[in-house]
This record gives sequence, C-alpha cells and structure tokens, in this order.
Amino acid sequence: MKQTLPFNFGGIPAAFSAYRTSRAVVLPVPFDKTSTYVKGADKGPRAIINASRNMELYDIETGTEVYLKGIHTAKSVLASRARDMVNKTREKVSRFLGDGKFVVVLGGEHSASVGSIIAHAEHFEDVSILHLDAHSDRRDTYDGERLSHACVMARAQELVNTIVSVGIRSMDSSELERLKKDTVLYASEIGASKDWIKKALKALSKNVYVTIDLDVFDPSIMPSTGTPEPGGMDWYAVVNLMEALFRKRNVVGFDVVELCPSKHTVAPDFLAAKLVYKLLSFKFRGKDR
Ligand SMILES: [Mn+2]
Repeated sequence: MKQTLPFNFGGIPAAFSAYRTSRAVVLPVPFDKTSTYVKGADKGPRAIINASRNMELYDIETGTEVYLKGIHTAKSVLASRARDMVNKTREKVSRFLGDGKFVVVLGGEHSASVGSIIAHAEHFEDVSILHLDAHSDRRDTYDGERLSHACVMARAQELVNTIVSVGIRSMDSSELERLKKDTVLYASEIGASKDWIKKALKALSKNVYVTIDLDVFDPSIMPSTGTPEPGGMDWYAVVNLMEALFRKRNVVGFDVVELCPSKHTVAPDFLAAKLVYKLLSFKFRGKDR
C-alpha cells in the first residue's frame, strides 16, 4: 500500500501537496562536494523523503495534522559546484518566500544552508540564526574553499548579526575568535534542568532562522552523518528546545542537513523525517489557513 503513496515529503496526496495551495515548501538540495570524512550526504534528501512516506501524519504533542495546511515538495536543486548550488538555492528560496511560503531546505551537506540563509536574511528583517551542530563550522576557509561545510557559519556571520550555536563539541582553536562574537552553548552545558533552553534563546532576535546539522544528535541515535561526534543531544532535548523556540520567536524558515544514509539502518532517516514534520507542526499549530 505504501508503494502507492506519492513520492513527496509525507507521501501526501495532491490535494495537500500542490504548490499553489501549500503553506510550506520542502526544497531538497542533494549536494555533497566538500565533505571530508564519510561521503553520501547527497543521498540525504531522498532518504528523508522516503522515510517520511512511512510516517504517521498526526502529531501527538501539538494534536495537529500539519499536512492539512499543505506541504509541497519542490524539485531538487542540482549543481556540481558549490557556488552554483548556493545561487540556485538562493533563487528558489527567494521565489518561494515571495509567494508567501514557509521554506524547509533538506541537505545535502551543510553548505546547502548558505543560499537559504541569504534568501531569508534578504526577505525578513533582523534575522538571527539558531544553529544546532556538533561543530562550530566557523573556519574562514577549508581546503581553500570558502563554501566548505566547515565554513558555513563563518559565511552566515557575514549575513546576520546574531548566531546562537547549540550542541557544539568539536572545533579548531582558530574558530574561538569567531565564536566569541556570538553565543555558544556547548554540548556539555546541556543538562536535565531546562535553564539551558532559556540561555540558548536569550540572544535571538524576533525573526529566527534555524539550521540543524543532524550530527548535533548523539551518534547512538544519529549514526548516519559524515562526521559523527560522541556526547550529542538526545531527541527530547532538541524537541524541547524547538518547542520553546517556536513559542517564543517567529521562526521564518529552517534547514535539516548532513544526513548521510546508511544501508544498515533506516532509523536515522526516520528521525530526520520526523524532526522536519515536528518542526512544521510547531510552526503551524493554532494557525488558521
Ligand atoms: Mn557538523
């Protein structure tokens, strides 16, 4: 029966996935050219979409079925060079924002976020960024490449005033300088009491763009990333942070990147799909069409 579901995010019938009537647009950016350890992030968007077709569309925490607001899956951004990929992503996202859509980008490696961040920073006033990642990603260049996955947040720093990074547990000493300008919550500071959530949200402006590198999760539940790091966040830590964020700020868009699917387990693909759907459920809870 599942085979008959359309190949879009959520496996949603045409009535709730047509572009014109959809509130949200999911844009796959299957790009993996600069990653340095395990390759395969270009297979991420397809694995997320495939997993999402096997997902329940009722969300227990919000008591909603967000697909009824319409979720359109756009054609993938295809490019063989990082600069082209960033430009094409920026163009598409700008067009969707101009049409009043809420945009979700699926990576691909983390550089897939750059075009989306540029488009959102152009469209909305005073956007700040909440960045979930094991890595600070603030090298100015890496392997001579300014658009490397390792430099994404250094590029983002050139576009917005504030970035809050959460879950960081791996970095180079050269990145310390750039981190100091912003706010950082290291993985070791995330505890059982929810004070860390307040701390994480404090510096964010009203309009927030969220970028989630899936390696922010612990490799025990998210082994399918190019650069896994021990000591990561668990599902509920991320969900609780997001729940608070969507309540207290205007989230203008988000991306979920760096899924590097494994043939041995589909659980991480499903985690990524459910995370995307959960965030959309938070975004549209209590909102009429
Ligand atoms: Mn990372």
